[in-house]
Amino acid sequence: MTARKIILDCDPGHDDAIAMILAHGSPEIELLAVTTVHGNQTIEKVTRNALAVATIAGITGVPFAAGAHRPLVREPEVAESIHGESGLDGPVLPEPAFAASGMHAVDLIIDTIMGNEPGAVTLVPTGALTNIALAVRKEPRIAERVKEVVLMGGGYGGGNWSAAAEFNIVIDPEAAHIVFGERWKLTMVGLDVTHQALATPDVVAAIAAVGTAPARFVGELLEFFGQTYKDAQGFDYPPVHDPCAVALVIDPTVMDVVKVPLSIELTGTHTLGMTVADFRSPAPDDCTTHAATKLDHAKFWALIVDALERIG
Ligand code: PIR
Ligand code: CA
Repeated sequence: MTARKIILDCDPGHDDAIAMILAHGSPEIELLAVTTVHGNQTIEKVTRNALAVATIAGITGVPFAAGAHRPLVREPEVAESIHGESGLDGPVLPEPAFAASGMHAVDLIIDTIMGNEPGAVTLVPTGALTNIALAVRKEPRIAERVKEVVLMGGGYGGGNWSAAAEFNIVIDPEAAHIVFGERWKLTMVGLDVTHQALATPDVVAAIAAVGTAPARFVGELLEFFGQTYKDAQGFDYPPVHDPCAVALVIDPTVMDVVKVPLSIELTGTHTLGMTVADFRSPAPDDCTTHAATKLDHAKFWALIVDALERIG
């Protein structure tokens, strides 16, 4: 097995933190870089969180870089109601053991893709698409050079930040428009599947049974995330979005995916940031966009428990 090389572009964020841990603990993945983007909290906070998570999980030798501090066009917006004031409220975070590289995330993304073989690198964005849009505008050749883009964002069946739109897309819809419109293969791992990735009591128990410090950390993340999801959105158990995108790269059988044209609504009064899927007829041959539709819940959570057991 040759490991899949990925760049994780994220805004930790409780579920982003779990996505980092899943990537790090999975032999099917080679984590080439972690880049951060404004979103769940400010760029300063999410970058600090990413470094703290790396410290807890023992992610070493992987470059980290901070990226865009705000969306391309719109005013910045954070998800404090879900992720708290720090962006990762709940567990006590350690002082990060290392710093981010001085490089801008956009340059780290470009250099990593261009410095690897064509078709070698998969981009896994789990936050707003600002960095990815800027990267492909700065170096358009990354569009042919990446293997694919597998992102958490959007959803064809409704939103979470508005009735129609999901947070990662609606906070920077212009960036999403650029990224969804590129000619690379793109898979939207949206709310349609991530709302199936619920951290049910059996899952929480299986994670607790691992018994290590990173597993306890994930337990504390899920406790806080579960409470805010209950208070803010009335969920019985929290949907753990971002690791779903990593899981699809690890194991393509963990979810069903269909090819379907996807476009981003940029002008709607009630539908700004909606990911519009055209299911009317079979997707045309030149369609490059895909949407995940159904999650294997047991398989998904087994990947996370296995990763935690490997991290030790
Ligand atoms: C989760 C997020 C934002 C808002 C809510 N309500 C819940 C973050 C997660 O980190 C995930 O990447 C995505 N945005 C889900 O909308
Ligand atoms: Ca996220």
